[in-house]
Amino acid sequence: MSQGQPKPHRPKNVISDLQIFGGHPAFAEQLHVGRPNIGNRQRFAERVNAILDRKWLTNNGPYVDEFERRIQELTGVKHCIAICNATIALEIVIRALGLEGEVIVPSFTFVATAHALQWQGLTPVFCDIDPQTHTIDPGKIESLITPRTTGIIAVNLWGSSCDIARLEEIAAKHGLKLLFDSAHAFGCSYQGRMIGNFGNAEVFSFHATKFLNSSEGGAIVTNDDDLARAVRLMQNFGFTSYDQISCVGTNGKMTEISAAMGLTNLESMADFIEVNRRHRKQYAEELAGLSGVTLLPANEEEKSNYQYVVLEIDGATTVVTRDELMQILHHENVLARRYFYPGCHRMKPYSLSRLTLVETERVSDRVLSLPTGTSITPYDISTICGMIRLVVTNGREVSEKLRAERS
Ligand code: T4K
Repeated sequence: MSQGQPKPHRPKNVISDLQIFGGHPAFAEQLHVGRPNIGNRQRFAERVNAILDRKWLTNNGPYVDEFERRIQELTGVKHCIAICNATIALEIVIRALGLEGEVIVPSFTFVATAHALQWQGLTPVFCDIDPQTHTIDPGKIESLITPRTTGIIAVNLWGSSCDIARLEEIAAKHGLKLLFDSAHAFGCSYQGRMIGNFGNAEVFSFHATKFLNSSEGGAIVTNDDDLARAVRLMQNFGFTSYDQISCVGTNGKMTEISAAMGLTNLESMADFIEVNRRHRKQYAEELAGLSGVTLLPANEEEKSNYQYVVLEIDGATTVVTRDELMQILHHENVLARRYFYPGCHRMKPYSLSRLTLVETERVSDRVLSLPTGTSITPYDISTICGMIRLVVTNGREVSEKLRAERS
């Protein structure tokens, strides 16, 4: 059970036990999808003290340097440039790659992937996804290529990867740049090789909600020497020396405090992954056989960080809808999230074209991410699964009762 939480008053056996129908909430405190994993506090405090002693807070300090080296070692990638967050990292590498005009991206992603293009005057061209993996469907890319297309940004989602081989083939055939938004895929592999080594470059996120966090943070990784040089200049205003500027740049630097957090958490990375793996397995076991509820499978042949536990709710079978289930869980203090509803192409800045993407819309209307990570315990998972089972097995009754209360 989460620290300091009293046990639920009693297991919820009937739907009137649900908080939404008058029962007590299952948890006294909120359970989050993105609760940060925190490594050894003592080690972090020591590092913070060292930063204060050195009085070197940012601008390529020793911890940032060490963090970059550790990521290079872990991924086997030649270059790592630590950045203040993954959104700025995407913006910088998009520029450094010389992308312009149109870039093909999945719509089913966190909005930052699309914003990083639009913010710089490029046009994201949204592509549909493979409903099995939730990642960009390579079979739908070529029909979107126009004379203005300069690149593809694919997203390695949920701690798993895209069909990278086919994406590389398509990019090579059409002379397009290929960038991976691997915000979710640090520590994962594709065909036995670590994510980070593919396309022209990849971007990781170390945001607080990622399984490996540096509070805020990100990184650009690449095996291309020239690209790495360009990125390093751009993330520091284009400075080549004290007063020499070689190109237009921005401020994308990671701070020493962030790097200290990143380094400390890297020391516990294997433990975080093991906790996530066990949690995912428990969810799979406890939800097995529940009609209309599918846990997105993990590829056990590859390395994964298992950082997202993603359900698909088939409302035609469960009767109770994904949104109703989410609302019920929120009342129980389980803050399940419908990442990435409704798909970027249906969000205000991008919806003018009135594009329809059948699979993206179907998937984003069904997904539900559940809490995992080191703040969640097996007891919490059993309680959450018990409630999902109660709601879904009584789907019709729950749904009718909710609708009656709404009208
Ligand atoms: N590409 C992809 C595919 C991404 O998923 C993301 C980020 C990016 C690019 C951009 O990376 P960054 O620029 O952020 O490095 C969250 C995160 O803010 C975002 O980083 C992440 N993806 C996205 C999937 O999730 P929100 O709007 O859902 O965050 P929020 O504030 O609702 O937090 C989620 C849950 O975590 C809440 O229930 C509260 C809890 N939480 C959050 C923070 C920050 C904590 O318990 N402690 C905390 O410190 O976007």
